[in-house]
Amino acid sequence: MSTPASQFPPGVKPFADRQRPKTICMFDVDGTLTPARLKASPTMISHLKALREVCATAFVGGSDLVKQEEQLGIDGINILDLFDYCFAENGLTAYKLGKALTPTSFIKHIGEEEYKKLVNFILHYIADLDIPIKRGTFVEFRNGMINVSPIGRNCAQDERIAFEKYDLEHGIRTKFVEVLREKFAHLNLTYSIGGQISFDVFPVGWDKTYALGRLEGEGFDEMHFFGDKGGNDYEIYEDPRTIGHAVTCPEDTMKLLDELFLH
Ligand code: M1P
Repeated sequence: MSTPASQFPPGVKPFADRQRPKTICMFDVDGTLTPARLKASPTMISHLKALREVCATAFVGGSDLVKQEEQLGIDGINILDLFDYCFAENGLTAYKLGKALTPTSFIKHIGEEEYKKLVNFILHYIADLDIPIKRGTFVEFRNGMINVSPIGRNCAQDERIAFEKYDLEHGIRTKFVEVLREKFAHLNLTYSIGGQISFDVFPVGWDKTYALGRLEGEGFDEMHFFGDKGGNDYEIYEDPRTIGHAVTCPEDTMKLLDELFLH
């Protein structure tokens, strides 16, 4: 069922009046709309605004909404006004036309006791880990997932890049994930190494395809996804419901948008 015109805020064209009323374009954030962890360019924002005249738009990010606001909310833009759908934490936190949809809770799903055991084990494991430097925020609790970082999320940009390189050589995150997978097999969790310094942990099925579930019954018959082929984009990119476009950087995304939709 399509969304009635009355649900659209003033100045936003209803889907039915756009050039491709039943098409939606969804975007990963890091490396697709912005350079990793950095801000979007004004040219990217213009592309997104132009695209919204053609079809529906959404971002599907692994991070929480605060980080996506930092990256996409340039020049005072409210990102809830920039996209038709905002899917933070793989869609576990979601907004449609600026309004919040019901959030999904990781703790409710696995229970406080199991959650505590998981976090205690992670913190012990990190304490015993001998890596060149450690900073702070080793476990970040989000609504629908936890994010685990051996170096700590509040490391500086140069430290982040150095950790990524070190991790590529030493497989710190891969080994960590193997241990957790075995130790907490009964929780049926997914471990996703999607960024530079951390990995996400959430129940099986709560990957980015969770956002596609939110779009069921919204009336779209063509769903495009722009992002990496791998990492935390793998499942949504490969999902039969989406047309996947592998991009390498924001410039690549804009080039594809020009070719496919904005001519
Ligand atoms: O979007 C990809 C990942 O981005 C961040 O990863 P990192 O800080 O390790 O580069 C995190 O927000 C992570 O949750 C997310 O999946």
